[in-house]
Amino acid sequence: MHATTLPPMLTPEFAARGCATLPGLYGPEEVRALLACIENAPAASPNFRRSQGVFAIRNLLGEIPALLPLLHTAALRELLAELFPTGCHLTKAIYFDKPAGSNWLVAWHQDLMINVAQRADRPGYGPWTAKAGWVAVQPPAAVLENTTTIRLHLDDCDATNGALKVVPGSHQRGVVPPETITDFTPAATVCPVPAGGAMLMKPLLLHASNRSTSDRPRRVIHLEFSAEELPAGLAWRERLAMAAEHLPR
Ligand SMILES: O=C(O)CCC(=O)C(=O)O
Repeated sequence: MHATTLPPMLTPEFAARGCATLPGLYGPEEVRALLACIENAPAASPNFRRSQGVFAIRNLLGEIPALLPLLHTAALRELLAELFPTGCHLTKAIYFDKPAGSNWLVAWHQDLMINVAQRADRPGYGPWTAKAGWVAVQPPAAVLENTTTIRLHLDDCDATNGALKVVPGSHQRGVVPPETITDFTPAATVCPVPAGGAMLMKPLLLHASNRSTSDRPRRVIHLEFSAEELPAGLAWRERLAMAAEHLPR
C-alpha cells in the first residue's frame, strides 16, 4: 500500500486557486492494478463509449465495482478527511482515455451540472437536461462549492497529451456567462500531473483541454465528492457512501 500525507500548504492553495496537484497519491503498483481492472472489464454496456478521439466509461464504479477497493486506499481516505472533515460521499465517477494523437479537445467551461436519479422540481435547481436516460440539473452554487473533483492520472500528463488548462481563482466568480469566458482565459495555466498523482479541482473552476500531440495516452479516473445532501425527492444518480469496509486492511 502506498500512502502519502497532504502537503500542509495544499488546503489554503486549493481554496485560493480552485486547483492543486498532489503527486504520488497512488504508487506504481496501485496504478497498474487500476489499469488492469479497467482493461479486463467486459465493455458491454452503453456507458462504455469508444470513439476515435476518446474512450470514456460513465458510472465507472457502477460498471466496474471491483475498482472501488483499489481506489479507496488509506491515502485517499486521508485526503478526503482533510478535504471534508465532516465526511463526504462520491457523486460521480468517469474514466477518460485520451489516446495518443487524439483530436479530442474540450472547450473552456465550468462543471455546472450534476447527474440525478430522476427529475423533481425544487427551488434553485435548474435548468434540467435529459439525454439517453441520464437526467442532469444545475444545482445551487452552494452544492458546487461544496464539491471537489479528484482527477487521478494513470499516465504522466503534460501539455502535449491533454493536461487540463485552468484559470486559477475563477471558481470564486460564480457561474461565468459563456460570452465572458475569454476575459478570463489570458490568465490560464497548464496543470501537468505525474502518473499516480491527482489533480484536485473545484467544479466552478474554468477548465479546458487541448488535442494530444503526443504518442502517449492520457488516462484519468475522474471522481467527484461532496458533503452536500440534496433536497427530498432528489438524489445523485451515482451516490456512494465512502464506507470504512472498502478500505484495504
Ligand atoms: O478530461 C478532459 O480533458 C476534460 C474533461 C472535462 O472537462 C470535464 O470532465 O469536465
